[in-house]
Amino acid sequence: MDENPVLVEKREGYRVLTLNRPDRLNSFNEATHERLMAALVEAEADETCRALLLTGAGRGFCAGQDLSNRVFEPGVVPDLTRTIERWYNPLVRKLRALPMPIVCAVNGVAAGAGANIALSCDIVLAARSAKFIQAFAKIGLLPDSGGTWFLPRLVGAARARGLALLAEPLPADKAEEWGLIWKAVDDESLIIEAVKLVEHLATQPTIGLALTKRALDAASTNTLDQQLDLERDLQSEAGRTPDYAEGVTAFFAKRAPAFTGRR
Ligand code: T3D
Repeated sequence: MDENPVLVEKREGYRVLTLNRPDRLNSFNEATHERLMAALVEAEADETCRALLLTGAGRGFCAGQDLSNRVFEPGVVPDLTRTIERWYNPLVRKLRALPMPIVCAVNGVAAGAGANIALSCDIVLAARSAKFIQAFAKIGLLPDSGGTWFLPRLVGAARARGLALLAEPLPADKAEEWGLIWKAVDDESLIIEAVKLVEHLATQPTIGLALTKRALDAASTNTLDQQLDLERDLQSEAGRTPDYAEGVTAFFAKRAPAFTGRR
């Protein structure tokens, strides 16, 4: 058993979560899932935590499911419903719904569910040497952890099909060019850039950003009419935050706003 499959570092205004099973390319076993979910729940409960940075230890970001846990015996049919229902789906739902921005720093290969967990985060930066691989087709599975939802929305139908059916590695630069991620940066700058970004986000109007996440996610299935109504309702909520008052006051005072992220 790994001592600590997810490291949590508390910093001023944000937390850094590091997947920490580098000898298995940070692939997910149950302990990793348990620890990561606990870290997300704890971050949400801490009102001083206003942003997250997710990354991986060692040379990879995450190789998806730990396949060494999948031992096949003759006559035994594996049931993947449980892992997906118990672990992956709640994780993706939590990352999307977390009321604060999540920056993912993809430090190396992101494969299988590892790629799609990165894509579930709000802003994805990747080291130029990193690759995104929808590895599922190589082992007879289909993209999960939201892969079949994220891919066509991010890169379009043709590229989504190519990535999912061919399972070819997509280098970070091309992932940026295709709109799969926010930016590819030089390997040595990855953590510096990711920290800059998360430090900035941690000082921003957290509730407004959380509502923005909600609106963008809902837009994928809403009609324009439904989305306009939702924007009205969420804007009304944002308009009641002290950060809105502060933003407008700071604008007219020609000074930088001091957002608190509080209700
Ligand atoms: O099962 C369910 O519950 C359903 C849910 C599924 C979700 C999924 O994520 S399915 C997809 C699972 N992931 C994969 O299929 C990816 C498997 N890994 C790879 O294809 C390659 O390792 C990579 C392309 C990611 C990286 O290649 P490379 O050449 O840089 O590294 P490597 O030598 O293959 O791996 C380094 C070590 O990590 C190696 O161990 P060793 O030989 O040094 O002792 C390798 O076995 C281990 N490793 C890599 N990926 C996994 C893994 N060990 C367990 N599980 C892995 N997924």
